[in-house]
Amino acid sequence: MEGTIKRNWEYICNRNKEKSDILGDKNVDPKCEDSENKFDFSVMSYNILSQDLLEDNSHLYRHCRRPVLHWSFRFPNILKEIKHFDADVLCLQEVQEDHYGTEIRPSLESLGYHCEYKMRTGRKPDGCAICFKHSKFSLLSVNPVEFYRPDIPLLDRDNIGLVLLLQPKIPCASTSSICVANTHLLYNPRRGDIKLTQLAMLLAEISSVAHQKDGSFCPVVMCGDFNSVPGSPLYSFIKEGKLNYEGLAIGKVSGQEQSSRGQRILSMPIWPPNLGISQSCVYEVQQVSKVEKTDGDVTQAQLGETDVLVTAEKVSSHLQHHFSLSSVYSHYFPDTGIPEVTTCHSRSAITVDYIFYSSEKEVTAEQPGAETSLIGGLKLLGRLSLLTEQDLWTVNGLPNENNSSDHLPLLAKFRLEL
Ligand code: KL2
Repeated sequence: MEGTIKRNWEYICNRNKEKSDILGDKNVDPKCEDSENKFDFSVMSYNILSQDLLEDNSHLYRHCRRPVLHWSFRFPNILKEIKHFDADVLCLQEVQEDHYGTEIRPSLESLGYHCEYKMRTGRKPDGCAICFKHSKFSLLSVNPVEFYRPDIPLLDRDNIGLVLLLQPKIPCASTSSICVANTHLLYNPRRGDIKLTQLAMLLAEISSVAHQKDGSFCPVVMCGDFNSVPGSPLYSFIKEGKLNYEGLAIGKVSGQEQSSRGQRILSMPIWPPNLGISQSCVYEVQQVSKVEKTDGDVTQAQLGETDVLVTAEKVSSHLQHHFSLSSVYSHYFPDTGIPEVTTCHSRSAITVDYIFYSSEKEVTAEQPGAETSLIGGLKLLGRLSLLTEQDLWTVNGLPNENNSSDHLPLLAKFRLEL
């Protein structure tokens, strides 16, 4: 029998802790708690390992006892885990279509979830699902993103993303919506050019979905399996909002392997103009309408939309995006410096799964002595701790008796302050 390893809840100390202590949980009428000044919700990101992929890549699971690899053994465990953690939002990857229809969706619906699903294009029959509790959110929009583009030779891979706009159910206040995105980026460690372009396409969709009337974005939670490790150029681009990719080899973008293959240098620009996405990762039509408004330049606006932008945007080796995203996890255990892992099988034990969220932005006025204020994000309240590779090998790696995927579920609790 393989044992279980305990994963602890870590509560995050916020700078506004005193305030939240005073507002506290003890003396508030539970009925009004959410409606008064905050909306708390939890999010799980979980790559549940599609049975077809498990069988296609069986060499990765030679360390496992045969019985733990059957879907009939794995699914009840996965469901038990989902039920136990009871997250308000689930972002699942590698959801196989037949299992989704017959078992996954019906089971999650009976747990009170509304489920949305986007299957990969092409031959592999799995995809991403976003499921949310009826009791917590209503659905404003569903926005699937296909990264395959028949007209663009670079984009010949069948990965996808899914972006939902959700409205928190709060009786006595009107509040901002929340944008939830889920994706599973290309695995191929050598093709960082494709991975970065897929990410840019997802960010462009998120921008258009999360865009509010006043020009700002509603809070965003972006989950998934990014097939890229912490500190890699792709990861740093998400967190920092900018990337200078000059001279960067395509095999170095994701940091999955130190290999010498895939050493072609990223071309400039990485993706062709007919993708319709700018170097700031927004759809170019959006930008054109801005040009039109600010300059009132009718002749420019009347040109083809893409043409305008190609001339408006300098070609350079800089990518940007307009979100301020933090990672729920810090990727290393603070006391030991040992890396956390989110996936573990016979070939690797690394972090590739993430929950990113809009963090509160600090805005300091220019004048000295001016007050610092916080705008527009989510507050991270807590997370379920991850494990080290060593922890996982004490229970025979993944999947095992109790953990039925080759990934661990990631789990975070957030607060939206109203
Ligand atoms: O890294 V992953 O596993 O999220 O755990 O994402 C991909 C890989 C997933 C979808 O393509 O299938 C796995 N070697 C190892 N793993 C592979 C390979 C491969 N050649 N191809 C696909 N996957």
